Amino acid sequence: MKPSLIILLILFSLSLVAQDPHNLWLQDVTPKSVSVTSPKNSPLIEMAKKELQTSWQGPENAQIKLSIVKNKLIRDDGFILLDNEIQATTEAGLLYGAFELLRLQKMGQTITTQIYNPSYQHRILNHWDNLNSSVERGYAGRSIFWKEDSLEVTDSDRQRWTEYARANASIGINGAAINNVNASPQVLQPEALQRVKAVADILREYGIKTYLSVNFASPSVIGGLDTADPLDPAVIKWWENKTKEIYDLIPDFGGFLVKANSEGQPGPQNFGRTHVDGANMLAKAVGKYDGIVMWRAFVYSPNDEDRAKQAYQEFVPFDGEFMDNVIIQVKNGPIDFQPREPFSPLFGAMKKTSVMPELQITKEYLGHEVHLVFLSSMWEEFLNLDTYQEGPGSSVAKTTDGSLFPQQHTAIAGVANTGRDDNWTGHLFNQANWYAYGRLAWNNQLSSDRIAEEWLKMTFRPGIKNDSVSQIEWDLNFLSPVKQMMLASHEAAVNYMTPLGLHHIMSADRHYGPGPWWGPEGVRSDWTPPYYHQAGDDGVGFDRTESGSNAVSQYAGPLSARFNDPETCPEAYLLWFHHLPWDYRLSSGRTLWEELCLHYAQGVNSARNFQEVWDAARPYVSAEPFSAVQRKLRAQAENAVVWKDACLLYFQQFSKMPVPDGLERPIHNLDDLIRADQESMMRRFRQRQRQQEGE
Ligand code: GCW
Repeated sequence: MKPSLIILLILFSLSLVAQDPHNLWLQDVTPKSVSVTSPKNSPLIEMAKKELQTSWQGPENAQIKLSIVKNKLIRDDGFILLDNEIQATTEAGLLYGAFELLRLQKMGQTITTQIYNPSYQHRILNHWDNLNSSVERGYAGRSIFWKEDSLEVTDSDRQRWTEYARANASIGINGAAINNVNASPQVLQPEALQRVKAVADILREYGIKTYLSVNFASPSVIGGLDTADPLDPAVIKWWENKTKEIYDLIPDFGGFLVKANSEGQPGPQNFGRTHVDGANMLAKAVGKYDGIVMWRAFVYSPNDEDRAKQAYQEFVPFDGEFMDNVIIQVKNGPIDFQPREPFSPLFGAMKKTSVMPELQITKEYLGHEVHLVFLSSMWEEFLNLDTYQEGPGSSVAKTTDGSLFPQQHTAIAGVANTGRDDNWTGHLFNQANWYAYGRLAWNNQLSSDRIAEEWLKMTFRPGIKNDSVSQIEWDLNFLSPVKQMMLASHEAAVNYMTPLGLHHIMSADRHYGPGPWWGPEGVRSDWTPPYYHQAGDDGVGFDRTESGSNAVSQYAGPLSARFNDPETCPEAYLLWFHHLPWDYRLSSGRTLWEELCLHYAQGVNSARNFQEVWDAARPYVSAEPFSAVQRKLRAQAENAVVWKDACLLYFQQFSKMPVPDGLERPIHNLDDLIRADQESMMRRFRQRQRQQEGE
């Protein structure tokens, strides 16, 4: 046989090995035998046993003991792994211990005695799922919780919720808010609550609590009252009764998530009341049952104030006034889930209030289900940024996980990226973001390197027949390059979308491609890209210095000074905080314009390079998922070129400078790009109109 034919045959047989994307990072493995004992039986302990028995990869015929112990060093949900024993203070702790033990086995690591405690008590997913089964900013199909036309619960619903719950438990997630923060009041109707109960009954089997997003106007919309004023006795009573109704159905219900007075959602301000009035009224209602209220700080209005400053201005004055079971939920950045933002100045500024980070797993501004972007790097960067609020070393992680402030509750939320697609998340590598969110929520000090390695080993390695590819070969030819690609992917996207601190220059509404030009008359300016990039003949960037909007003043002293001066401001945030001339010189000696061109070019080069990395991974991945990722990487590289060309051609109208020698020239024409963007916007507009007429 010719060598090339042999190679082909090998490739063929390897790619036949089934890795089933539906099984996420929990691919089936052939278990070795293990006997598991426990002092008592309960649903959660049975679940832990079942997991160990169906996936055991440790020594053959091992004996493992599950023990509930008293130990002040182990927090709720935490555990200790010993040689042949998992110790925990709660049953959920035993389940998390079982999953960790299995993970270490799949990683090929030996078990050393160690305490594992979660960084946050409440590790929650927020699903922006609507009751009609559409998903706001969802790129993986319809809702897994809600159906198009009925509230009836079927076996296939239950099956999917069980798989979902197991996947979450395996990474430590212990809460899910199952409807959109743009909340329909209808979710609180008795029929919908029956479905919520059915979800909760299944999630509970894996230690997960169910939460609901609530619409602040519910008492008037579905309750028949003529107001939703949080200080009105009838309104208070209505919420008390509704809360009781929920807890009667779901005794361990987690609580409410609220988007109030934000982007048109109703809230206490509609009645002349404050965030404190609104949040505390709901907190009292759920407090009787140990529930919590997560009150979002994503607020901004179309006034003259810099949007980046508004949440801080609205919330910091209330520090210390919220009840203990209220947690203020703050997006990582001050604007909105951009490819890169400085941290929101609320972190560390509210010292007497529980504050929780909100991350976005679904990639609204990062290429949806098309681009491969591993968000762990972005979250790791964010969690480790120093707020200086209690002196150096006051990382965002520490301001939220109870290390710096005596918070009654610690929590973190991630906007989920799940849908009914067979692989759950649209892009196979979007699974890694769900995985990374859970792992960081459990341990906010884990490195992205470690998380990527875990995910790759658990997702892809079991698909290879044990003896057909040696571990060394797999590590060298698959694990290492693919991991590097994942770790480079966030910076790549920042480079080809919004380098050097640019932000919110995406195509309007859909937020996928570039749209720096979009700003028609009559549209709220803070919804248009020119508001954010401020490009003109004199330069580009948003002046947030002391002589500009003074957003820098919301950061602690040393940081504020650093951000205020373009010479000391990190270049990654340069145009976030500064409006600078096109010929401003950066530390590289290049002008701002040259540096922009270079970053866009680097981004495009990285995206192209990802295609080569993946092509070389073919022998190690099942055929179907391999080609699906390959197709998406091609689209990503094409889209990266569109981003580069659109932004450079648009900004060039103001800089009037040439693309530096040695860099690829634009292959698009600006007018064509603008026309295509506008046409697709019109198509979506008409489609939406048709849908509304049909409703
Ligand atoms: O990022 C914006 C999104 C909205 C979203 C809002 C929010 C749920 O474009 O779709 O609405 O944030 O976080 O409330």
